[in-house]
Amino acid sequence: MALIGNTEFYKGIGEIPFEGKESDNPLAFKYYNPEQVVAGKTMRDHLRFAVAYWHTFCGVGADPFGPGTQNFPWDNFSDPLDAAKAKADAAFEFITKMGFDYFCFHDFDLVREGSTFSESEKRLSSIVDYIKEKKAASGVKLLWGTANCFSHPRYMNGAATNPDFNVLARAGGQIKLALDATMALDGENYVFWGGREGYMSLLNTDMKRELDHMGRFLATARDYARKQGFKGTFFIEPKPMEPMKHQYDFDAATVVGFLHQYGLQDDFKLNLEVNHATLASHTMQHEMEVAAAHGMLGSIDANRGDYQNGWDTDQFPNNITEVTEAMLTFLKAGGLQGGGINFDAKIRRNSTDLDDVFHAHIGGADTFARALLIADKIITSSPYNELREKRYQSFDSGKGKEYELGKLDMTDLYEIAKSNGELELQSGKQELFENIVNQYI
Ligand code: XUL
Ligand code: CO
Repeated sequence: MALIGNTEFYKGIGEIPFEGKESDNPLAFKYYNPEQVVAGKTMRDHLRFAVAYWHTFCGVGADPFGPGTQNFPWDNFSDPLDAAKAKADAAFEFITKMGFDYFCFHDFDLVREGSTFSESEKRLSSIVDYIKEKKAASGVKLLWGTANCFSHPRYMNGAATNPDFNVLARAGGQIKLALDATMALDGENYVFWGGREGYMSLLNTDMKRELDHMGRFLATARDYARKQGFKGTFFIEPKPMEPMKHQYDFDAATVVGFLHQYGLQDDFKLNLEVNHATLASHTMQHEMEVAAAHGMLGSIDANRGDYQNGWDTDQFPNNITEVTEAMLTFLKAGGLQGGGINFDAKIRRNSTDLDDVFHAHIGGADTFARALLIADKIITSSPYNELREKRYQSFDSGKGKEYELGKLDMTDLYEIAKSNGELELQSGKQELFENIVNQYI
């Protein structure tokens, strides 16, 4: 296939430059200036943007009411390996033009699944060899790999939590290959999103047994990868529902508890996704605070949902207030542990021009870059930190300090309560905090 390796897919669009917020060029960054230093690090190193292979090069926009609307030229190759190579060419062209450093994939985003396990294994190993070359030529790196153990009908009752052991073993075989592919491509992390690890009905489900199976499965995967020399972090990506009615990795707090229960806390951290947070009735900032409080703020899947219909719409981020609040937590936590910001987001079904996917990623990157700048300003130049600390100042000395040090018992608290009498109200000053954020935006 002469076309492979030589075709320009995104014709007429060059590398996206940084031009600053005064620029009218829609194909330029207004805030994301990769080499600009903020809070002691370049934006590039803080944000570590990644492109999601599945949405950007595989997702054609099909919905329950109609077929896809994207005509990807690489889908026109009948030979699966030719199609996969052309797709990789397009992917590396796009990522390079965006000036991003990373991509993320599921095994069968890279190449169509074969009709047998062995056929899939062969296809994967061929495309991994091809992508190795693309990586070396472009300098683009792999933020994380994962396996799609949720689309094929065999996984309709789950993968690691399937009541049929043979399905669990099949998932194990598939994930071994996905781990091998991730390691062969020097992947920095590996993600487990429990797509169908959960239940539709408790009537037919032994929850405790399924949770035990999932804990053992993750430990087995970890042990295999560590034995092969994998040094990266494993991430669990929480999501409360969809496709299952209830998913076991419901939210950050649930996953932290699970990881400790099954002895996985030293190897696993969290990959938090904005739209999954909102599905769980949380904000992204809440999920990040929970993860950070446990030293598990690993990585971010950036997108946004729709507050009117509540679906997992995976839109590109553009809500500056919400992302700023998340970046306050990000900076306070000292950034991400091993991960990056992966645009797990898709353009709308009716966004069908070649440049739409560029506008989408430019907007997402600018939103995060702008939020990072604002959050840094709020922390370094506004009364924000001081006001927060002031709320807790009664714990900085005296009895409050003794309490924090574990020196007071219930009778001590009783004596203090009795001698204090009724207390003066202390305002939470929420509106003032909100105004400070608004002022710095
Ligand atoms: C699904 C989702 C996945 C994971 C990877 O909602 O977010 O794409 O990020 O399997
Ligand atoms: Co995701």
